[in-house]
This record gives sequence, C-alpha cells and structure tokens, in this order.
Amino acid sequence: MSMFCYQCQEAAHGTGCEIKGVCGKTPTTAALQDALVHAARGVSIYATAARAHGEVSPKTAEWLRVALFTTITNANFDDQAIFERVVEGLSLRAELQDRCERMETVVPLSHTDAATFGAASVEEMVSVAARLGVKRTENEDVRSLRELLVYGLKGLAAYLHHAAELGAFDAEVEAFLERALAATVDDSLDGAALTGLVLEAGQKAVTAMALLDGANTGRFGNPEITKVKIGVGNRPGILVSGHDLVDLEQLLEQSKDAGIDIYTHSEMLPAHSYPGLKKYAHLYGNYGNAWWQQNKEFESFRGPVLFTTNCIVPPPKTASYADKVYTTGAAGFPGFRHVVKRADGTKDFSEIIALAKTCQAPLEIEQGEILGGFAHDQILKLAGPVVDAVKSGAVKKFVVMAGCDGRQKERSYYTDYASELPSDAVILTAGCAKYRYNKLSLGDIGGIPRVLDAGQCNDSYSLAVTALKLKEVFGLSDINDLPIEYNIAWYEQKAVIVLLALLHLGVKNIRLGPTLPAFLSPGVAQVLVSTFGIKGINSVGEDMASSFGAPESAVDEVEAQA
Ligand code: SF4
Ligand code: SF3
Repeated sequence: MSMFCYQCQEAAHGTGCEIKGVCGKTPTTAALQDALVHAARGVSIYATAARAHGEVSPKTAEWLRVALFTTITNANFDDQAIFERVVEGLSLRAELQDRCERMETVVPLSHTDAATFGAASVEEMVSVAARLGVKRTENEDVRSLRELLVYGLKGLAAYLHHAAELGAFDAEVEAFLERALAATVDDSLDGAALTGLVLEAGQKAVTAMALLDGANTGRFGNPEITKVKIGVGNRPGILVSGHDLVDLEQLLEQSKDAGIDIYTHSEMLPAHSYPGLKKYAHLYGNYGNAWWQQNKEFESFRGPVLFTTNCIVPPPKTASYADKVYTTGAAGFPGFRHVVKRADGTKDFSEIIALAKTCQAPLEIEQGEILGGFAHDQILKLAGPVVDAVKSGAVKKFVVMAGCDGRQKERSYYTDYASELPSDAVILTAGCAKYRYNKLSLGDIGGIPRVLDAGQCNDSYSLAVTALKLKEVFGLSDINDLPIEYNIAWYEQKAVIVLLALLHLGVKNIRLGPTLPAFLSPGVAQVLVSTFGIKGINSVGEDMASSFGAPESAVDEVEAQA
C-alpha cells in the first residue's frame, strides 16, 4: 500500500512521503486523513449553498474546525478516531444535502466525488481514499495552489478552534473556510482564482489570529514579562503540551490541591506569562524543548503527559512513558487515553491527576530561567525605550525568527544565525522555533532583551501588531521600510497560514526555511518569489551578509577604533 503526503517541511526527499510518513503516519492513517479532508470539502459544498439561503449551522462549523485540525501534521494518528470523524462528516453532509433539497437550492458542486463518496468500514474507506488524495489533481500548478489553500485552511481551522473553545467566533471567516474548501474541488477555477483565494486566506488569518488573541487575553489577561523556571521541583508533575490554554486552565484548577506540579512542554511555554494562568502556584515551569525532543524528555519526566494539540511523536517501542500519555481535543494516538469534553463543555482530568500522584518527581535535565511574555501589549508598554533605542542606533535591526522547530539537522542554521547576529539586533519570536536559540546567552541592549518572545505560533499576530505600531511611530508608509528582517522557520500547516497572514499585511522578502515547501510547484514558487520576494535560506554567512552587509574586517575595526 502506498500513500502521498507533502504537507509538511519534513516531506521525504523534499518531495513527499510515499511509503510511510517521516512523521510516523502510516499509509492507512494517511488515507483516512485524505478521506477526512475530502469529507470536509463535501460538507463545505452543501454548507456554502445553505449559507446562501441564510442557513448557518454551528454544528457544521465545529465539525469542520476539528476535522481539519485532526489532519494537521502530528495531531492525530488514531485510525479509528479519524474514521469516526469521517463518518460523522458524511452524515452531516447528508443532513445538509437534505436541507438544501428542501430549500430547493441549486448546489453547484453536488456532482463532485467530495459530495458523493462514502464507505462503510475502515478498509473500504482506505480503498476509496486512494483516489481522493493530493494526486487527484493532475495539473501541477492547480494541484499546488489547491494544496497550498487546503494547508492554509487547516492552520486557520486550528486557530478558529482555539478561539471557539473560548467562546469567540467569526461568521465571515467561517463562511470563507467553507467556500474556500469547496473551491478546491471546483474544476472551473483557474490559477488566478485559486491564487485570489490563497491571498484571501491570509486576510482571514489576520482576523482569526486577532480573534484568538482577543479571546486569550480576554480570558487570561495580557501576557506580561515572566521568568519561567526550566529546572524541576520535588513533587510529581503532569507535563502539558500543545497549544490549548483552556485545557491547561481546567487542569490547573482541578489539580491545585493535589500535591503535584504542572509543567509545560514545547508550545505550551507561553502559558506562564498569562496572569490568569500564572496565578496558579503549582504551574511550576517549562520542562524540555521543542516537540521533536519528546521521546527523550518524556522518559526523564517520569509523570503523565497531556497533549492538547500537535505535535505528537510516536513513542518508540521501548518507551516507558507510552501508557502515561493522554490526548484531548483534535489530538489522538492509538494506545494513548483520550479525554473527551463533557456535555457541559468541561473536561474531567481526575484520572491523569490520580496517575501523577503515583509517579516520581521529574529528573532535572537543565537549570535556570527563560524570559517570555513579550506579546503586543507588553511591547507597546516598552515602546518608549524601544523607539529611543532605534533612534539612538543602539538597536539597528529587529529580526523576526518565528515559526516552527523540527528535527532535521539543518535547523542548527537557526541557532548559528541567532548566535552570529550583530550585537545591535533584536530577535522577535513566536512558535516553537524559539527553542533553537532561547537558551543562548544573547544578553540585552540597554535593558531590552535580545530575544523577545511573543508566545505561540498564533501569537505571530503580536509580532505583526508590533511591526504596524513601529511603522506608525516612525511615520513610514510601507511596513517594508522598517528595520525588520524576516527569517521564518516552518514545519506544519499553522506556519503556512501565518506566512499567508504576513503576506496579506504586505511583508516582503521573507526568508523561509529550512527548505521551501514541497507542495509549491516551480510555477507557484515563481509567483511567490516575483510577487513577494520570498526566498530560501543559504549558509548563515551568506544570509548574514545579505541582511546586514559584509562583516567589517579586523583591519577596518582597528582603524575605526584608532
Ligand atoms: Fe510526510 Fe509531513 Fe505528510 Fe508526515 S505530514 S507524511 S512527514 S509530508
Ligand atoms: Fe510547533 Fe508543532 Fe509549528 Fe505552533 S508545536 S509551532 S511545530
């Protein structure tokens, strides 16, 4: 059995995974995920037609958010759970179809296989899915644009899901998600129409990230500068990974008198900076690094782990922690226990808390503290000193090094790039890319730390707000006239939507690495290069010289000092 997936940066050979995913996804899981995306297209076809008649279904919007999130890289490897989600989608599609028929609505794409396919068992679904995946589009530029759009929509769905968990919704963005997804099976759309939708996705991404930002800060307060411990205490702990702050809040509340500590892992690190979460004294610190180091770090943690979202790495057969891992929300892995939402919307974490009490305290793997909390509100409070530092020349450049981390060796580029930056450059970061340099001693410039961490990948929104504010303060008409370089690391599909958001905001000349997406055909890549100046990475020396000019020779330096 074969598969084809090229949605993430680790796509095999830089072209696509065909035998098994580098991420650990099997061909069966890949086929079921293809079926789930296709079911989402079918649901979207009827949902769009129903919307045109003023019929909006919150149940459909919720299913779509979770379905797309489930197919993001490293979110869900549980075949049975994915199959059940496809079955739910097909019955939702039938309901919507029925509704459209009763309204005598013309449904433009009702003839496509997305609107008609079905299967009764996992086996049948896997065989049907063989014709539903990426390769069903023959023209390589159309395929590239369709997949770029679908991956962006997956990221958009993830952020909409987090906002929805906090009670925040945006009907326009939800309608766009349905319309754009349906458009990916519309053979009447040419490259220009698909490109228009890709760019519109960037616009909707800014709205969705602002929505999530407002929902997070509304519930938990504005992030504030916070020192986060990276050592350990002497009580047992639960390690929480992923991006869902609501899950973390519920776990903190339910465990506050249990005699255990709660630690964050990878993308949950920024939780420490929110007043509404840091008020829990047993939110002890951050354990470990980015997601891909989890096999080693979960062993030494010794307590249970809760995945609220991606990134899950399949545990090796020898792992001692596999029976202590829980998932919730869109995340899933066969053998991990899954915590479901109760009818009242809350989750019961008592089992994982009880398990933690029987475990040993974590083994210490490092000591010290890291600094976080530089989201837009906090940065704007520092605006005076920051602007002064730029005016005086103490800070010459900001470098946005946001995005994802990954396991490929080439990503040491980002550690080297951060280390070799001129001492008058300040890094702005968000997402798990930060783990490549957030424990280096990069110091500060007149009290301004040289790494300003705005939070999770979705908090790239904060970086955009900061850039727009600086543009206003300096009276510039173009965001690209600011002294800001963009050197973004990508891995999964949330980074795709963040990139589209930056393009929508007019940011040009973004350096994207460690490799350009395999799903960009030469033709589509060329459009991105010529329109937005997107470029790949080279050696650190070359990129440093192109961004900061040739380093001064020792002779020049001595002469300058003399
Ligand atoms: Fe390969 Fe990435 Fe797809 Fe996994 S998600 S199968 S690593 S391209
Ligand atoms: Fe990281 Fe998965 Fe993307 Fe949210 S946790 S940035 S890779």
